[in-house]
Amino acid sequence: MSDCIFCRIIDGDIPADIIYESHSALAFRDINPQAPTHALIIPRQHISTINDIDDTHHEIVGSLFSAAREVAAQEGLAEDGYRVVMNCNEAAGQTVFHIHLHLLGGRNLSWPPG
Ligand code: DGP
Repeated sequence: MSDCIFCRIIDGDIPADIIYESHSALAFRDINPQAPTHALIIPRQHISTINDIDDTHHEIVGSLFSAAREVAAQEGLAEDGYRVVMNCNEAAGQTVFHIHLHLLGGRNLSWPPG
């Protein structure tokens, strides 16, 4: 989708600090990091929100978690721990409507989130 920021990053039209790539997913550093490591993990296929995930997307969505595992290992976070979260729609704070896992780590994270 040409009006989607994350599709434009996938297409190389907008620069990003890409730290992981697979045939179905991409991870890059968040432009406004909330932790020492804050990566966004996105599917190459445009899916707007969790509400739009259907049975044909299971492999793609699973690949986002495989990417999270790889990024966490790369960043040295696997042992200490990290958080993976996906916001859905406005009340949860979703601002980019192309699904993405936030991977946060490198500091102690409080719970519950705000
Ligand atoms: P969310 O609020 O859950 O939709 O998260 C969107 C995140 O995307 C937010 O933390 C900021 C980040 N972001 C928005 N635009 C860009 C961009 O152009 N580049 C990068 N690297 N991150 C972006």
